[in-house]
Amino acid sequence: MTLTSPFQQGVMKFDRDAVLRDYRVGVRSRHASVLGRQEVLTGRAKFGIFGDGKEVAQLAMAYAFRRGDVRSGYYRDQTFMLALGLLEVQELFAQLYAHADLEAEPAFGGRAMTGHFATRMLDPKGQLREQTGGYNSSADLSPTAAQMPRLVGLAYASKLYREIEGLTRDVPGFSDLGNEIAFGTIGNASCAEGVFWEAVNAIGVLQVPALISIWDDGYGISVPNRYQMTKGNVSEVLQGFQRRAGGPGYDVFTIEGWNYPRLCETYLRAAACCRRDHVPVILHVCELTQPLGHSTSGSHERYKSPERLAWEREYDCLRKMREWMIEEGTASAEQLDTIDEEEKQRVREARDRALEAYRQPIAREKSELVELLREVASGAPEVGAVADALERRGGSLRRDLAIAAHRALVASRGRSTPARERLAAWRGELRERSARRYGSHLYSEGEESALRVPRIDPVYGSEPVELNGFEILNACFDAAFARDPRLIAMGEDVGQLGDVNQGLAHLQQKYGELRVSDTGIREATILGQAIGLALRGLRPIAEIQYLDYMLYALQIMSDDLATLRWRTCGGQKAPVIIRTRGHRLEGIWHSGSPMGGILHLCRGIYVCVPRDATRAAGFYNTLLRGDDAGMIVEVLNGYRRKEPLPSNIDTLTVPLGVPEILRSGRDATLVTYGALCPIALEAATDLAALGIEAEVIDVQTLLPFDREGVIVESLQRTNRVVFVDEDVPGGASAFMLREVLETQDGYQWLDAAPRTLTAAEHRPPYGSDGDYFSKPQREGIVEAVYELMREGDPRRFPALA
Ligand SMILES: Cc1ncc(C[n+]2csc(CCOP(=O)(O)OP(=O)(O)O)c2C)c(N)n1
Ligand SMILES: [Mg+2]
Repeated sequence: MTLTSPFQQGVMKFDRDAVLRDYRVGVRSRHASVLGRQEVLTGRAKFGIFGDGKEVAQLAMAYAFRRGDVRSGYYRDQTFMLALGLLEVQELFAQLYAHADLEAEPAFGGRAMTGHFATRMLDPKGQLREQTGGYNSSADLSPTAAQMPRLVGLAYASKLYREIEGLTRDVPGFSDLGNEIAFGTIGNASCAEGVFWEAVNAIGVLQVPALISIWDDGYGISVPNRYQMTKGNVSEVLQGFQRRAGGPGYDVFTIEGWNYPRLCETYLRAAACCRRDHVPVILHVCELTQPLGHSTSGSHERYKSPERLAWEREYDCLRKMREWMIEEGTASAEQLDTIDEEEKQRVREARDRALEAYRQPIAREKSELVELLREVASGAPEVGAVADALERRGGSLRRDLAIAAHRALVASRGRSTPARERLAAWRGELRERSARRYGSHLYSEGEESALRVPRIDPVYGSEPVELNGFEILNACFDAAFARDPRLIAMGEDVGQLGDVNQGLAHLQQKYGELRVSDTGIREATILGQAIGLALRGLRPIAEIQYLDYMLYALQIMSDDLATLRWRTCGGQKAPVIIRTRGHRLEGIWHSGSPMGGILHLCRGIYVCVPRDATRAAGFYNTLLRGDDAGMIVEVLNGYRRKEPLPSNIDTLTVPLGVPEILRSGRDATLVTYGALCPIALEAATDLAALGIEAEVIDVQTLLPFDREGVIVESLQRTNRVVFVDEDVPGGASAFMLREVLETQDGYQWLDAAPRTLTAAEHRPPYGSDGDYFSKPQREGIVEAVYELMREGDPRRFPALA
């Protein structure tokens, strides 16, 4: 979709057909909003949020959007998606009904709320498709401004593809020498979020081709701009980002959202410069309206004045566009009325098709079930009532089928008929299909799954050289950069310094400033930068300097990265590696181990907790061979510990979810990880002196957790277990306890109550004593295991205190 020769002698010329087509799409989008809202108000859908009032600006944005470009936006963008053919009206309705089928709702397979948009970036095997030939959209999310961090990376990828020699050749299909723009969209009120400013600043520092549109309708739900922004005006505040005389910065524009010709012109001009010179752009599109209010959950009459509402009617962008078209002689009022009628009808038909497609398979399953229930009822009459109730119920969901099947099974319990067995099997299949329908793709399920990477143990020559931990990592990274042109590492002090512990030392000098680079102190957008790069075909390592500072990135990690593959039902992936270091330094913000928080907020990301640098290297190699997102927490006090350098540092792998038994013993199992491994081993030595043989197990990865049941096997021998961990009580230790006792059925082998030995509830104060009295220590482990043994044989193990 292009405007024919948009500029002639500096003045934009509009092609009549293109304008009419645009108007048609705008009107179609509006009717979809109106009818969509009705579907909610009449109870056929649960919730609706639409793009009404923002149509015209999005038509203009679509003009500027080229093949290979990528969008990172939010729930108002339906017109843009419709304009580029990335969304059909029928699909919009399928999403409204939560139609859980990729055929009907290809963006999220029915998993996301209405108004969330995405293109399918992966093929059915889970491999990234080429992007240069199509229009691309990263997958929307609901937290306001959460689309901004990854915008940094989507735009940054263009810079890398342009400036790293040979990259477009080595990694084909993602870029035409960096000529792609990353288009961001965001609401005015969402600009009050911290990550908005962090992302805007990062993009400005990096000077990358992002074109950010701010859709300003004056409100964030009911709260007007004066409560959102200093001076009540985001572009005024943004003026400091405006570049001057060829210097760095943005081009910042303010433009009315109802002015079609000016919007088209501004978008085309701004995009041309952004694309060519990589000048980032902010387009503050103001004077937008909300004809239907914010969403279906309330009405804006409650908080907007009659004057404001009257203004909104007058400045409705489609009305203004129509006036302009009539004034310009593009079309008559009658012609535009005809378009309006045609589109209204077309949207109704699309709605009907979407509804029918959604209902039909459920109706088929329902009649199957009713028939089965009737058969069961012949031997168990109570089931007849369940069948009647289900049959009478209109607009059934699969939930209703599951409930009816459950009730029938309960009512007919104790009887064993072939019909009842068929019912039980039918219910089992429904559960299985539903688990897949709603639960698939949390992790990679394809050939590239990190779980499929074969184990390659370290190999040592006859006299291996002993190196510091950081030097082992350095050798691993050096090999990885040489091997894989897609590999990019970035973070605070990562570039010139080679990270604060020198794991990346000298690699910037060797591989260039763009492959090993310094960033500002901005954890959320370091992660977002990596997500964007991964979406565009690269393999980023995002370094978060310390585990404690991960919290700044945790929201993006949880909401975007961890859910990406799952929420798109296998449509997108971002195999980012998050590199960080933690445990056992000293102080409130340098020794934390918030593993429970990470585990619970980030299902969808593998969490590796290597005890030394060799294991860490193995995890990097594993994750780089797979296509899952993963986090590796290196051990802070391990960088200066000596380890023998394996001769296969470039290829060795550590499999995910396979614990290692570090010391065998028959009396009690000590389960731990990371920096606590050597401490647990010391405790085991002390225990041996007391006549107790402890088995020490390093879990190696918390997600996935012990896929082979190594720990439960140990319990079968020892019948006692202690989980040791530096997290708070009930954190990662409780997670491990549940995995072993419940998932692995470990409880049945226990002769004594299971124990967790953790850090205190507060954070570790600074200083060695603060650490000693707040974290698990060698002596504490010895006493905990001793007490377990004493429970069984107090005479052999007299009280220690
Ligand atoms: C982090 C977060 N806080 C609150 C919300 C609830 N919420 C949804 S939309 C919205 C208002 C957004 O306003 P604006 O950015 O102006 O976008 P608009 O809907 O007006 O286009 C709020 C507060 C949310 N989705 N995410
Ligand atoms: Mg708003």
